[in-house]
Amino acid sequence: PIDGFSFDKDFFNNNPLERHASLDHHNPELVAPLSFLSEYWSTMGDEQRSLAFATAAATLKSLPFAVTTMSQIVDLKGLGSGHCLKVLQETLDTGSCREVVAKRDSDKYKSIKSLTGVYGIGNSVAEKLYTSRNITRVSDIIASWGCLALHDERIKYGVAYYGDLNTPVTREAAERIQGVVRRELDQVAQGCKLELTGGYRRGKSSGHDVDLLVCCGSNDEDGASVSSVRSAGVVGSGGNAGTDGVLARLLRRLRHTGLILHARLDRPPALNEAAYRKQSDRVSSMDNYEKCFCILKCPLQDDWTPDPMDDIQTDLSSLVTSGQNGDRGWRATRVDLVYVPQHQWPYAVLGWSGSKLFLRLLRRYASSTLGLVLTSHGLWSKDRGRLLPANSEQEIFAHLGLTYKHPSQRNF
Ligand code: TTP
Ligand code: MN
Ligand code: MN
Ligand code: MN
Repeated sequence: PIDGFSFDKDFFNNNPLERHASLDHHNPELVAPLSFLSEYWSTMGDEQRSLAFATAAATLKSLPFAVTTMSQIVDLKGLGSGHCLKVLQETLDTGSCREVVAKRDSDKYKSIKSLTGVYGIGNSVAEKLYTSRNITRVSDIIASWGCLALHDERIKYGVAYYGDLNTPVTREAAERIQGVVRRELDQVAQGCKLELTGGYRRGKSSGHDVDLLVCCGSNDEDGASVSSVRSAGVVGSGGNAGTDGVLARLLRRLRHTGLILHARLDRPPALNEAAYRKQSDRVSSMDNYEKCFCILKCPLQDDWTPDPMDDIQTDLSSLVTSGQNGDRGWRATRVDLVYVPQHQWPYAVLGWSGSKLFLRLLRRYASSTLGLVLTSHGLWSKDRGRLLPANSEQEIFAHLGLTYKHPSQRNF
């Protein structure tokens, strides 16, 4: 017992996936510096270090008591090397951590943070802009737009809607988006599922985007066929001939009703089951669903309807102007639309509900402890390649020999 709590340290250390990580926990002051360092390294492009700090943060989030002295945590698994312990010791002793303060105030971090806040700009582009072009802010990008040769079309929209896209999306707004997408989906096909996943499914009250999974039943396996997604005026890559699928028709309707500000189709190469397994040996969260990374107009009021006659601007300066118009009845919002065939649904819901760290640990556990391959498409045995079907998330946890974990406890 620690401070009156009964706490089974051996169980905690030996079963990291049986830990509960809820949004409300006992150690916000200690989690904050570790979460910051995770975010810092992710922003600066070192995913390994970011992961180590995220794992340490998750360990403290799942403790059933508030830590008051180092002796309570020195031998907990997940806190990594001495670095995290040093940060925690200093935070406990002084209430803050000099390394965190220095990193938070560093000019390079502040610049890279602003630049990667632009949709379409990742760490490597931000690093180049900062190092070789002396770009430190979004206004620098606008001022130098003509000579920066930023070819990714998303960046133009990321710059134009920078303010909106960096304002957290409330649950209310996410549900409003779900509502407008639902309305158009019902015009396209009958009885489809449209599930709000991502952080909202884990109980978060706000997020950076809206993750929506679409499923239209078993006889619609090629529902996302892409040929006419392109004719729907959606930017995409690749694409073979095929029939007119649900995602294509949905996107065309969203376009015609004037809800789409930008949409980028992600059409992965068609994979057979064997290829799914092979590529999924990576612990990465990327999957092979047909999906669309969109910027949609999120209504600010329930009774707002888009004007399909609204000019679609395409040059940066008119986009920036329209992007800063405050009283237009909508706000730009990032939406991920994913088309999922029925038999993969529970795996897709699990994968897209996150958190990223929870899924990463789950996949690693499946692979190294059970010799299974878990992806957002399914669960396979490595040797025989046998697929383990599931009709629910509960059945997936059962396949893995784990207690079912409610989404609200997956906030690792
Ligand atoms: P995010 O939307 O990035 O994260 P989030 O919803 O947890 O947090 P936020 O509030 O900031 O939006 O990703 C949601 C989940 O989707 C995450 O667990 C990873 C998963 N995902 C895939 O499975 N495949 C993909 O291709 C992508 C882009 C994400
Ligand atoms: Mn970015
Ligand atoms: Mn999300
Ligand atoms: Mn997302």
